[in-house]
Amino acid sequence: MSQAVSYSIQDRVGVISVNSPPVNALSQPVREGILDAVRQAQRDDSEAIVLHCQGRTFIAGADITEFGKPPREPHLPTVLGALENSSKPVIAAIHGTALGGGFEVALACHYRCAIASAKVGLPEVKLGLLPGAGGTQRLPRIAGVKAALDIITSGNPVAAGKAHDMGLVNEIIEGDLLEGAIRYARELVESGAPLKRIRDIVIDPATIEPGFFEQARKRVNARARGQIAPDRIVSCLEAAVELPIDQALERERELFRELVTSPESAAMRHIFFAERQAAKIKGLPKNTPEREIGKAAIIGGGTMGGGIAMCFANAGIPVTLLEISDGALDRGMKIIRKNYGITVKRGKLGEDDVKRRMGLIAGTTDYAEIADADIVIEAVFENLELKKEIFAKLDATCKPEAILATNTSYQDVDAIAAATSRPEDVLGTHFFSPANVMRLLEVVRGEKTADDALATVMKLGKRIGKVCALSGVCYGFIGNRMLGGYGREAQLLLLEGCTPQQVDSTLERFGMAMGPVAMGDLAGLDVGYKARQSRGTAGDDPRPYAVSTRLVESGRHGQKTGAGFYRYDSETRKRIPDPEVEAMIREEAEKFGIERREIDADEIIARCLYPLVNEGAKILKEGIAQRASDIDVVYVFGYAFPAAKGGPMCYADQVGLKEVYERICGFQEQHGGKNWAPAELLRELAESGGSFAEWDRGRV
Ligand code: 3H9
Repeated sequence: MSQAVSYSIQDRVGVISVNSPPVNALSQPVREGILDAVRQAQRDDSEAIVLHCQGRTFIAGADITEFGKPPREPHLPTVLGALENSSKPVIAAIHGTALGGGFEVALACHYRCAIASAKVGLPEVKLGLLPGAGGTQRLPRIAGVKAALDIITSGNPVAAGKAHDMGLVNEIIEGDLLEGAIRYARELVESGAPLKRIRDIVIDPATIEPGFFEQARKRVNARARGQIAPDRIVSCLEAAVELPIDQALERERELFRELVTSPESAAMRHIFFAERQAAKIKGLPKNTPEREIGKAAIIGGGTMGGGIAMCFANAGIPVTLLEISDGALDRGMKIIRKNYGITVKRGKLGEDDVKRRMGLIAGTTDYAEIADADIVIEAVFENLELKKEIFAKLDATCKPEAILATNTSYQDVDAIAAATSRPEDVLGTHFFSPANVMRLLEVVRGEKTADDALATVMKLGKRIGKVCALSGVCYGFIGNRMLGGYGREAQLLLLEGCTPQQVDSTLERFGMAMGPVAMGDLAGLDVGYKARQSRGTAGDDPRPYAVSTRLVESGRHGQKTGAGFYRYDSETRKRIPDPEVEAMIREEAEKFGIERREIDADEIIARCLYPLVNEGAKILKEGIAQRASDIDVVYVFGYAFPAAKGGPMCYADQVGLKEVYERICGFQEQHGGKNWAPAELLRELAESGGSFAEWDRGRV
């Protein structure tokens, strides 16, 4: 037996114990260990078998690091076959999260018991995969096809209580899990309970409404955003209804193999590990002390400040919202209440939860009342002088060791820190709007930010449900700095021959949640207009802003005014192409002497996305981002870049950096100017046949 699995007999029950930290993933030694133990149990005098895991969780799935490498025996289906065909009842004892291959192992057992805090699920779709060890066949046999489809295509876990109600878990154990599981096993033996093999259940095709799968396929494909796994999952469930189980399992295996070798799954696995990697700060010792965060304060109760306050309250951390006047405070609190109200309406939160969370949010207009906060986050509008003033006040009021953070999107964090006598306690926490929804938190490290302050905030980010990525100080940090070229090229494409809908639908087909032109309408065209005026960028190349400026000046500010680049249906907010705008674009193009031409999807994608890659490469070389994979995390979690493309840097790696580089050089030749000057790092990697992933590996 492998070291990862041990076997003993307790009270005439064979106990297979998996111990493979951190999450008992089904690596080769675990698979081999379980197989050996089940075989041994067939030969000894045990009367039942309990499969139990040590550490924080039951098996959390296949070992994702093994995908893409040559498979090693025993394969998971062999292990499952041994469990299912055992001559003695096998009981899975679940705690933590039985996910993916882990839940599939449990489904191959004859019975499942779990503690109340446990969860089960098949999250493979989140890795661009489908459950490849019988999950698509066994789950619908006990949960029903519809419930199985929901669970597998959403990838969301099911809590033990609900799983029990659905028949996925047979018994909820109170107290010690292993003791309870052995007791349950004895009861089963003594009552002569049968060996329940889920595979023996037959799904009656007559129970499936006509057109069910066709509709399911349409539904999943409509929101697939470049993912192919949801479609293949529907095929597997269809097979569960139509084919005998062995043939259906073969079909599942075949489709799993297609997915595991697909670029989509490689990209999604990349993001899985990138997310975890991004939380780690290079050069920071593991034992860096962390400050206690028991109380937070937010300066500014606008949309951002309110959203950030909600993040703290949602995580159970008391938070005080500070505003300049009672009226402003009142408005801020009202917005928060309204937002919670929407969540209640959607059935995602109960009234009691809202009450508890609102109870954690206090309001004040007095700095003295936030003096004892462990962290203060300033979220007022983007004015450096105002921010400096606030930080000087915080410096004078807050207790020593308090972390002073700014939610600025582009101001100089070092200049803000210099307004205090304790720049080591100052850093940036850049939330994304709406702050209570968007997962990304860019943590900005100032020149003098102390290690322990940084480590504390990275940990706090996870506690409030965020995915953290570290950025150095520069204009716009990682995400917004890169975005400039993306928006610019989208606008230039309009002048050169595209319609807004052509640009948007091409990028949406690529997988972006919303195309760049429609995104401008959503954010408000007046925002950029005002920023351009205050920065005095009139001297810059006017072409990328020309149409937008005309739209704003004619009262078309985007969705909020019912029209921008598109017109919007007042009820559905559906965008409607507008010939008036198309005429305006043609006029502007003519003014600049631009000859309009046919532009294909391939050029639209390269023109919009390669600037992200190019700027990303500069950011990497400058050390603003720690890793290329951190940049991918920023884009997937903060800018809705499709996970199935892995973020801009992973996408560039998949295309091949040589091709990306040559294309950028081609655009530079075609369009001239500094916009397309290729990044040095991109050139180096392209010329040496390297990739961003390799660059990361050399520098982690
Ligand atoms: C599958 O099962 C396919 C089968 O259907 C078919 C097979 C034929 N493998 O997230 P954390 C690492 S597909 C390898 O920070 P938490 C993770 O990288 C799989 N490594 O902890 C991290 O490493 P490090 C289906 C894994 O407590 C460390 O463990 N299963 C795996 O916040 C801690 O992770 C899934 O998709 C893995 N499967 O959350 C479940 N899982 O410390 C994926 C984790 O070096 N896992 N690691 O950065 C999760 O969702 C979460 O990790 C879990 C724990 C909820 C379990």
